[in-house]
Amino acid sequence: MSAERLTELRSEFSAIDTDGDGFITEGELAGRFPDLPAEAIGSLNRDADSDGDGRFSFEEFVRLMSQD
Ligand SMILES: [Ca+2]
Ligand SMILES: [Ca+2]
Repeated sequence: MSAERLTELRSEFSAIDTDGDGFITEGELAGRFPDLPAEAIGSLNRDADSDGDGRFSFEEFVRLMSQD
């Protein structure tokens, strides 16, 4: 992944992480994407939350965004 892409992802991550604690919760995702159905967010979480703590770290977010 290019440095530019990583910078993009970093700013997207900060935009979603509204409380700035360095993790994206389901609620923050829902706030950012209000049209996304709850089930979609739930399955997104299960797939992408590799350490199972119920929130996304930046590393998990990058992994999520880099799979196509
Ligand atoms: Ca947060
Ligand atoms: Ca996690």
